[in-house]
Amino acid sequence: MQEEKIISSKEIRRKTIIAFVIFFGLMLLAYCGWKWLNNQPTNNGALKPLRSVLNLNESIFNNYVFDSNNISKKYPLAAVDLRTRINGDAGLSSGFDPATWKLQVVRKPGDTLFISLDEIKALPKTEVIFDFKCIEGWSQVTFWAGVKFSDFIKKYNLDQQAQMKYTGLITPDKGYYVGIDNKSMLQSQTILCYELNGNPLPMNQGAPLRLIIPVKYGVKHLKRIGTISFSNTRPADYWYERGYDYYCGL
Ligand SMILES: Nc1nc2c(c(=O)[nH]1)N[C@H]1C(S)=C(S)[C@@H](COP(=O)(O)O)O[C@H]1N2
Ligand SMILES: [Mo]
Repeated sequence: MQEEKIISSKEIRRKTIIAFVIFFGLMLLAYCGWKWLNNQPTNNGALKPLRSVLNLNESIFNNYVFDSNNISKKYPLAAVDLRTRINGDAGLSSGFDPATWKLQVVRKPGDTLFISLDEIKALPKTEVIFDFKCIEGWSQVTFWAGVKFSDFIKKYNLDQQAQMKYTGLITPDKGYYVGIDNKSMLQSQTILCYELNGNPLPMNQGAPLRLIIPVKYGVKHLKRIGTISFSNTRPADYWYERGYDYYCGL
């Protein structure tokens, strides 16, 4: 049995005062910390200290955690929600003519490949059913098909380019653009997509060609690809410039 300990009321008072001093001290610290944080300058729309944490996360995930041999969870056809949500129309300006569209691939400055949709469709087709996740908080199991980006790279002898750190994608009107690390681009479920639910991609879903990249949040799944380029520095990114994470990995 434990022995009972008698504590004087003076001792209790002393402990109570210490507890309150610590409590208010921590409150003050939290308040000052919050004030300090909100007075920091921003970097691409995000407060600098927060941006540093996002960038640190990116380097840890990109260098040590992400493995392009890992596969995002696959779903059966029966799990697909056919009422595919339409979200975001930046870069999808009217007046676009899919009939004259060609994909542009910048091999190096001043050296651009022009590739038609038929040429892309002639490559092996890959189907992807995955849980599409948007940073706004919704997700949906959706069904897409197209050509694996890694197959596309091989077919057009772009291995050297794909060894650089990043791929940049831009809509034909330059209204929406993303930059993505090439480890994620070369993962086997990343496709240049031209079909949704077994049908040609609808215009508002990014016809004639969009990106589907299950290892990333929805923001990176650029609809209506105009130009693809490669670089070792971060390509411009629409939502990054507006304060979001650059990496956006899942
Ligand atoms: N061109 C373009 N692509 C885009 C966007 C956009 O505004 N413009 N929004 C992105 C975001 S935030 C999401 S969640 C997905 C939505 O794709 P969906 O409309 O096919 O559902 O597209 C992404 N690709
Ligand atoms: Mo999104």
